[in-house]
Amino acid sequence: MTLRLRVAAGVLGALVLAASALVSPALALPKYRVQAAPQLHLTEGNDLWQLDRRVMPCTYCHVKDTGGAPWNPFGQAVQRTFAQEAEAGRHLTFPQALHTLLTAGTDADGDGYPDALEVFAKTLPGDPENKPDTPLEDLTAAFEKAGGAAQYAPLKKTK
Ligand SMILES: [Ca+2]
Repeated sequence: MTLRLRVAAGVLGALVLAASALVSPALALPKYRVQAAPQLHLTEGNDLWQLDRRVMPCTYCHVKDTGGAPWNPFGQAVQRTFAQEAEAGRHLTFPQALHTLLTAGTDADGDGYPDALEVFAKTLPGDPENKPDTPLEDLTAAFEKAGGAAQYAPLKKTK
């Protein structure tokens, strides 16, 4: 290998390393996000949604945009759902816990829009500063017409 080729290979290697370092935070918490985004219909019309941090950002459930602790009010509500159901002897999967919470009709961030309506409007259910523009009554009607909370039932596994 000539010196010039070796330098080029070294530069290429460094670029690949830098690129993977840039990409990895976006994929740092893939499991819950990968389960929840399709279940909540947040991926529609976006074939590259797994690489698009605007599709279900970490701040959907977490306080920090890099995820981890602490959790925002919606993330805490998901955690409470797991705990309450476990106390009643029901050990839910993550998709089941999400569906149970959205069926309850609660408003985790207290902005006046129940969590399921925020999911439907693609706003953040754990951030009171981020809420739908549509009046509550109109949004509720559209949500019910679309199938209500049942549209966020856990997805059936396809083989
Ligand atoms: Ca909100």
